[in-house]
Amino acid sequence: MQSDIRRTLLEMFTNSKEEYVSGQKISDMLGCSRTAVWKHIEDLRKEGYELEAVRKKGYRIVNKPNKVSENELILGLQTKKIGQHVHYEEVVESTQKIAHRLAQEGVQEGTVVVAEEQTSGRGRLDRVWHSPKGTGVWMSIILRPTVPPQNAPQLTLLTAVAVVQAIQEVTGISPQIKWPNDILIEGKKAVGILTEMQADADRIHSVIIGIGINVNQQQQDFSDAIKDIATSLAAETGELINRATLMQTIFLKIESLYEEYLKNGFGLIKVLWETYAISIGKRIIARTLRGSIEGWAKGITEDGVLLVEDDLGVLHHIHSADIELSTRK
Ligand code: BT5
Repeated sequence: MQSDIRRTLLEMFTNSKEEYVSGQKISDMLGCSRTAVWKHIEDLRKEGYELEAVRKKGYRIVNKPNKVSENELILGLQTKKIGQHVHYEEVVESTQKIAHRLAQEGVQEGTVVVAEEQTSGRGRLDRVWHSPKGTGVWMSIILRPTVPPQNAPQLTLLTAVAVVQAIQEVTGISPQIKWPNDILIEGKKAVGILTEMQADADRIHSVIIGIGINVNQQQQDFSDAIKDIATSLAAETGELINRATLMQTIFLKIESLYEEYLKNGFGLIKVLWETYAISIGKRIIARTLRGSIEGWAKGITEDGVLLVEDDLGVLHHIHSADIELSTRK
């Protein structure tokens, strides 16, 4: 089905809420025959929409598919750019991989790649990101910021702030951020963010922000490898969360912080990030590829680099690491 026809139809059904929409009205709106209307309705059914048809009254939607497809994401979307173009797949290896290809092909800024399931979802340093079917948000957003490549890590922190705010708004939960890219609820990981870029030495072509959110898994759904460290929004709230609504809220939050960032720099985002950060002011261990550093997390720099002061008073600039809270005082 053509996407503009699908969109018009879904808008009609959404606007009429519980009421039936007559076949005649649909054929007038779409400018097509009643037989063509019937075919479009069948196409929607194939996409998982449950439509009730009543003689002399018309059609209405009684159930939508539990999907994060373009249809679900576009209806009611309030952004100007982010999420206005969606590349949706049922199963992919990794949404990052597709987003890299699309970015190279020159797609518009704000394009989002989303999948129901990833078979090779990945974290930093090629670690595995568990992405089972239909329960989470597995997506990559393509941005083209006009900032120097060394500032790209700021976008990870910007995204973390946006996701925290969106989770707060949609679920009422207040998550915390563990530098640089984990979002935790009650100490367990619910979200991971992976920022990658395509750039020359002095210019960013695109930044690809991968966001993985455990949404509707129950605690027993997590595999042994992560069951002690992971949680989901549903496990924490006891309620199933509408993934499309959550994604639309994230798009809106990212867009407004991104506009602020391009206009006024990182200042406000840094302040917001620090208010949500779990580890600042605490004693931590930072495990880097070159070894571990233990000390007090002092804050982050304007570039999003973590500052850790060790017991000799030496201040370390940590660009990349896994951190954990230290039990030593
Ligand atoms: C991250 O890496 O946390 C970044 C994850 C980014 C995933 C998104 S999903 C959409 C896009 N497409 C992709 O292929 N990736 C992005 P890191 O900080 O390296 O954390 C990885 C570690 O988190 C693993 O080694 C596990 O310990 C843990 N982990 C894996 N899957 C998890 C899950 N679903 N929930 C919680 N923890 C998980």
